[in-house]
Amino acid sequence: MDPLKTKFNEKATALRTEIRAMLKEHGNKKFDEVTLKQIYGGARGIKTMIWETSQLDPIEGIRFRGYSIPELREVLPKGPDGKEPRPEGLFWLMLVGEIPTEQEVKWLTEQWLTRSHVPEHTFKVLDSLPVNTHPMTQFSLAIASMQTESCFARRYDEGIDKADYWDPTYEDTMNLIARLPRIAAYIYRRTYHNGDHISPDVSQDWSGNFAHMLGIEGDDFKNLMRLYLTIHADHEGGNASAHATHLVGSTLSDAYYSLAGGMNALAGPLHGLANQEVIRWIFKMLDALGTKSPSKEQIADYVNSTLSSGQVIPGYGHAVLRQPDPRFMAQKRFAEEYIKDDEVVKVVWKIFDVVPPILESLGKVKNPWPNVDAHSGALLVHYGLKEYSFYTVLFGVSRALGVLSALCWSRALGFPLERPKSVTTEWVKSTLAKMEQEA
Ligand code: CMX
Repeated sequence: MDPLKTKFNEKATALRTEIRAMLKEHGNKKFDEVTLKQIYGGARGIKTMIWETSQLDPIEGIRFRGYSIPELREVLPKGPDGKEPRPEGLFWLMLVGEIPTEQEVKWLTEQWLTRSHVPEHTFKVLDSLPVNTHPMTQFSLAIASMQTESCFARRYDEGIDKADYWDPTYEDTMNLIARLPRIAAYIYRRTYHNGDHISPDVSQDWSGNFAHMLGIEGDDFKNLMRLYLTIHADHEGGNASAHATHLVGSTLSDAYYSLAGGMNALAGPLHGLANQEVIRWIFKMLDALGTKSPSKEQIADYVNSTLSSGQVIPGYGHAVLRQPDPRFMAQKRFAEEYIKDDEVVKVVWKIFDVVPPILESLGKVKNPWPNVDAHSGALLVHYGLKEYSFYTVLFGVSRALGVLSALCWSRALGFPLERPKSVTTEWVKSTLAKMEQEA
């Protein structure tokens, strides 16, 4: 057994025992009450799921196994120039709850290289699609097409003991994550660079090799990829891509089906697709205003015209957060350090000054602050990754780290089929009438 798998099994066995004892003693204790507003309002805030890998606080933002993003930057092993954290380290942390050593992260990088072979038919599936197929459609289909390789599906057919479900799920997770950069880069090169593909560079870390296969060289872009792939990895369990992966996985669909489900959720404009929408909206604004450095007054007018045409301001607002997203702030810190004179970056910072008071003045937006998607486009454009319909694929490569490590936990802890209760409006009305009679 590999060292990560051994460690995971030890931790999972201990937690499983603890949870069983806890449920035996406290299983009937009440943790929450649900209001009618929550039932109609997208289940905001209702606690319905266990997600071990990260937790989101409305004010503080995300913590991965207790570590904030600035803390992760301090404690995780970094890329070769010692500047940005390696997402391999975050995956290790999410899976087993420990900060890995340099040696352990090196081992993981090598493991993923060893496992990175993409089956030939996946490239054929991609090549059969019209070249203008949205990159997220290509990404989701490529992931689903690799289901032929699922260790879980094979072992299930053979009659696996349910106590062992976690084992092939771990194998599927490792294989899938190992292959995603190759698939994403293949989609990028076929869609925007005439299918002029670039072979992997096995001397590099997971992010460095990904940057290389995209065709964007330079240490700073590799550092951006390390940071980007770290901060987008997980955002607790209730966000749509995580929850979709979890829901599909709860039927014992394997990691391939589950991740494809999660990616289909990420492809919506209220979720991951917002990163392409942000830069598109910024470029449309610059076009409409006829300048590359608009004043704050000009931006405010454009924001108001977007709102009055019934559209949202992409990159702003959040279902849980009530402060500027630490993932936005981490990207701002990167821009300040590496590219503070970039024109688009300066526009993003001006928007950050202008949008929150306008959204606040509407009186209905619960969080007027920027989210993760408000900054990423400006950074990517700077380094030459200008094709914004590809951006959500980058988000997806990163998000796989969180949702798949969480899937390993769901299998190890024996979580059941997810099946919440729905009701009809007729039921709501008759229940309200009964409540009134009893009052
Ligand atoms: N611009 C304009 N209006 C907004 C808004 C924004 N950025 N954010 C919220 N609102 C509006 C909502 O549309 C809603 O209006 P109605 O009552 O007329 O329907 C009202 O404010 C209340 O919404 P909320 O409770 O504050 O926000 P939700 O939890 O319902 O939605 C989110 C959260 C992210 C979907 C929403 O803020 C939004 O649409 N933002 C823009 C899209 C975006 O950036 N998504 C990316 C989120 C991060 C990610 O997942 O990647």
